[in-house]
Amino acid sequence: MKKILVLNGANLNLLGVREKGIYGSETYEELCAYLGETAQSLNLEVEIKQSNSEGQLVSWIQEACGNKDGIVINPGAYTHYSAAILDALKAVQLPAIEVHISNIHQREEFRRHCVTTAGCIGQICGLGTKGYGLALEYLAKL
Ligand code: CA2
Repeated sequence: MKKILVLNGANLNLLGVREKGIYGSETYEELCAYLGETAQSLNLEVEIKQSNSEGQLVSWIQEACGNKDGIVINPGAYTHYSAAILDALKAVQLPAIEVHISNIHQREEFRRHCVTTAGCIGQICGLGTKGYGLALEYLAKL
């Protein structure tokens, strides 16, 4: 069974609580439940983690090396400037897919620039939390 690490970065624990117009009404707990069900249907083992700290995310990416078969990551706002997360993704050489719930290209200009995406196979954005499920599906078939 493939082991996938799902990482969520800054403020994603607030899902469903505020900014529902942008991120939808699904809570973080509901997202985790959806990921668990999707993983089961794809015969994947998932570990889901969230942190508001950039360093913690870097450490979890490092720990995935040798222990996981792939990463799904939504770095939150770190996407737009974290060279540290980019370096970690490149260093572990695991297939990683970046997910954004909102369509970052329809928002403020600064969200169009993504630093961490260069460490990923690809990026899914604007498809709501379904993007996480699609990323899992892709990694399952890889
Ligand atoms: O669309 C996404 O998934 C983002 O990664 C979400 C980040 C944002 O900085 C990125 O540009 C795009 C922000 C996550 C904050 O989530 C909140 C959820 C509810 C209330 C407040 C923030």
